[in-house]
Amino acid sequence: MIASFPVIDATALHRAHFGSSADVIVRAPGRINLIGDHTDYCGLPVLPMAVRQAVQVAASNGDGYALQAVSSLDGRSIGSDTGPDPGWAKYIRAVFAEVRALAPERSIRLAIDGDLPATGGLSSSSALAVGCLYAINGLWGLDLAAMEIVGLALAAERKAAIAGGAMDQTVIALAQPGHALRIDFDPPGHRHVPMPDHFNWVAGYSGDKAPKGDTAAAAYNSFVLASRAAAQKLSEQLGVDAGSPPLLSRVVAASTESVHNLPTVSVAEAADLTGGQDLGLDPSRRLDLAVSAGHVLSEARRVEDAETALQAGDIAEMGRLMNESHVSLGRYGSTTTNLDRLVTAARTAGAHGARVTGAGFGGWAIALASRPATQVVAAAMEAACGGPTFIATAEGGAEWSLRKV
Ligand code: NG1
Repeated sequence: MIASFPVIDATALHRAHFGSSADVIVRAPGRINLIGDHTDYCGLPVLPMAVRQAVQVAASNGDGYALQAVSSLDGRSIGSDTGPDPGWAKYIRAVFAEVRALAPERSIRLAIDGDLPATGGLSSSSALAVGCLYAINGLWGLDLAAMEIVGLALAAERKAAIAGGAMDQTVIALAQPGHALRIDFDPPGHRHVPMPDHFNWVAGYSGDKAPKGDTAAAAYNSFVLASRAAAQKLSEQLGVDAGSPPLLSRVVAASTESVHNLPTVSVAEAADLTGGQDLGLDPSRRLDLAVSAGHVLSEARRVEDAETALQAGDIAEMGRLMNESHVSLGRYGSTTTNLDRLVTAARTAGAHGARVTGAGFGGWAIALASRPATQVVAAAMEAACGGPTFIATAEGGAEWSLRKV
């Protein structure tokens, strides 16, 4: 059974909680990443698309408290209440801290609703951050460009959670309906890639939450640090500058053999190699640099090939690349037993390819299915892990409108 999501109405939540109408309403979509995971923080490309499921933010000017917010996620609020913050609050507080200097006298009330599952892998945290920034931008008349919003959201999320890349914020801000978005980071750039319509993307939940703001943070940050240390080592061999922090995008010319021969180092050694930052990790934790660079550099090549396959409408090649990506992410350490179960079920039911999407450690997998096979693939994924599943369509990026001036 394919999931149906509830109608969302942040404006009603705003009225109910704050007792007045919202002035700005924003829709910020989630995303699935078609291919290119754990490459963005290495300066290497990604190929995501925005989906229909979204976070909705209704906002108005505040009256005394600098920041007030309420979310339908758990019915909890921040600003006027005392007591411990709900989990989502740290993202909003971090966003507010980023924009505070731009308008120190202003305050804001935010009501958050949505049908984007906050279960990891569909970018609910970035949709929340970008959505709140569009609301603040509209309400305060800050006139921020989309890429400035991306930069502020990224800075806020890095302070609130993990040392992530900019894939999620960028696609949420820039996506166009009917297109995937090829994003480059070093040097920055993007292009819209038309989505052929003879197949469907099916997304299925593994049943395992993947809280990057919480327990999965150290695992994610250890990948980031390993990639930096690997980039530094390879750059020394190649005689090139890896940048600061070191990026694997600077050493794509490294040979397979030099990647294979990279050592395993401790967090403390990796921090020394990369300018001293240990990203809050246990100093004795071990990082396998060959596994890190092996995945990231091969995944970046798959992004190039996948964009070509998508442009050509070559579903078989796209599926093959997805399958390779999933195997590589398994070695990297971001898949789980349930994610493997999901992708195996999808392929057995006739999907051309299937892979984890996003950071992993739980969360969601996606499958590429021909139109006739779609329902069978979705049902198989649902049976494998209990669902939900949905057919992901390529939608536009964040939109905002003023309700009244
Ligand atoms: P998700 O799957 O939304 O947690 C995270 C990072 C991305 C990217 C992917 C892995 C954030 C906000 N998101 O995404 O930048 O690194 O993992 O490809 O940090």
